Amino acid sequence: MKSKFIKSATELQHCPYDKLKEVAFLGRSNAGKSSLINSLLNRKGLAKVSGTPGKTRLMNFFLVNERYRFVDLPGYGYAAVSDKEKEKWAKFIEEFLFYRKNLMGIVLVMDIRRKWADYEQSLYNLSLNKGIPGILALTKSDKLNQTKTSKAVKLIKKSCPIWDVMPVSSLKKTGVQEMHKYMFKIWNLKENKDIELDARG
Ligand SMILES: Nc1nc2c(ncn2[C@@H]2O[C@H](COP(=O)(O)OP(=O)(O)OP(=O)(O)O)[C@@H](O)[C@H]2O)c(=O)[nH]1
Ligand SMILES: [Mg+2]
Repeated sequence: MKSKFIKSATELQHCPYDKLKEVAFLGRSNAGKSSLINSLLNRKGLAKVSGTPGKTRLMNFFLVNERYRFVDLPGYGYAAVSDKEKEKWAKFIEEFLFYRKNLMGIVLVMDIRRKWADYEQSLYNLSLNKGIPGILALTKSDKLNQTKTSKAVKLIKKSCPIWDVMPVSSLKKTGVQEMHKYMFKIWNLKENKDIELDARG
């Protein structure tokens, strides 16, 4: 598998302008979005990961197999960011989900030990309203044993019945390849001809 970093952007107008399909990764700060992208692409430091939440402050585009892109979006709720900046990013992510024509799917990323909350619910609603298929990746599953993992999956699945819920571990690399195969299939990432671009974006 081939992958490379393409560019960062802070505005919709600065996102790549072409017909490639995109899958966006979103979720709370520190949920494990960047780690998951690296695991899916089998790369170590492609997407920047850090012990300090708030590492991803820009939206980053990665080209995969020269056919589609993964988009690493900044995490929600990073405490050290001002309210004004948080608001700006929340609005931007909404805009991205709403207007980005290349967007074929979203991967909502959530720490398996956390509870489904308003933030997850609002992204879920937004995607359903917009008709963008999503999947929920429950990261850090290495932190729970198997019984607790299945329990967590079942419980969270009740909150997002339409999506597939997949436990993954970027640390142990469990569930990761299965998830990529699944993403490839549901979003038909082989094809790239059905996006119509009119206005920029
Ligand atoms: N144990 C374990 N730790 C993980 C896993 N995935 C990520 N982490 C750790 O969680 C922390 C945050 O990971 P990131 O991938 O940077 O999270 P992010 O969602 O991109 O965070 P922001 O960029 O702040 O939005 C890092 O310390 C990672 O090493 C996992 O599957 N298991
Ligand atoms: Mg990140």
